[in-house]
Amino acid sequence: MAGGLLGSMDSGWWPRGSSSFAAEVDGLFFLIAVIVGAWLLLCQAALFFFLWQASGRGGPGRLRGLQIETWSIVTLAVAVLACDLVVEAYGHPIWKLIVSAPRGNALVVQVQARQFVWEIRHPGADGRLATEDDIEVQNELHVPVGVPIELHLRSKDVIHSFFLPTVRLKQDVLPGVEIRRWFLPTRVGRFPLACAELCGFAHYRMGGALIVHDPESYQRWLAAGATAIGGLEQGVRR
Ligand SMILES: [Cu+2]
Repeated sequence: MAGGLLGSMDSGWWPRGSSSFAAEVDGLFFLIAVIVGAWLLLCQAALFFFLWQASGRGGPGRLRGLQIETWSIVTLAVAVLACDLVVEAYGHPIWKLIVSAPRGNALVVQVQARQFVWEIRHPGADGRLATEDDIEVQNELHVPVGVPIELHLRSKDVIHSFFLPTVRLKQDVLPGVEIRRWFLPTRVGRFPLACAELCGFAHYRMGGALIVHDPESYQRWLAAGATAIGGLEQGVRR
């Protein structure tokens, strides 16, 4: 429900989700915000209560001789632990889902980060990577809607972080390791792609786009390669 509530929002602060697991991630975010918010209110209430008492307006000398009782510390510690466990119990299946292998036949796309560009190699019409018809584009990830996408993430130089806000996917990209993540795009459109790790002086330039096509436009994109389609002028085919 919470995920649905946040999922229905669409603003710069909270862009609407565009993947199969976005609602779950939103639900977890909402749960953490509620728990942390409740603790914030509780702590502030305690702070103002003690200030009021210490000021003497709550009765003179009420704080004199006040001792911290063991039971209050233990109760607080147990309450904090219980909140942690609730977040863990709610979040663990979502984490497992995101780091698991994709379900069904996924389209594999290779994403290579380097200062300060995303080099994205898409499979061509044959649907397979590392063949003649691969399409390599800078800073644009093109996918068909409703098809699971498996990303093979690498870095040529430093640590970057591959971030698709509407997909609710953020993954550090490390030199020397290939990390695999997946998502299922559920909405057609153009969505932001960013580097979420300060990776050098031109880090700000590592922005791009996730372009989710409907089946016909995806076929057109495949047929034309990256450069020929209107609106994709940033695309560079190699
Ligand atoms: Cu970067």
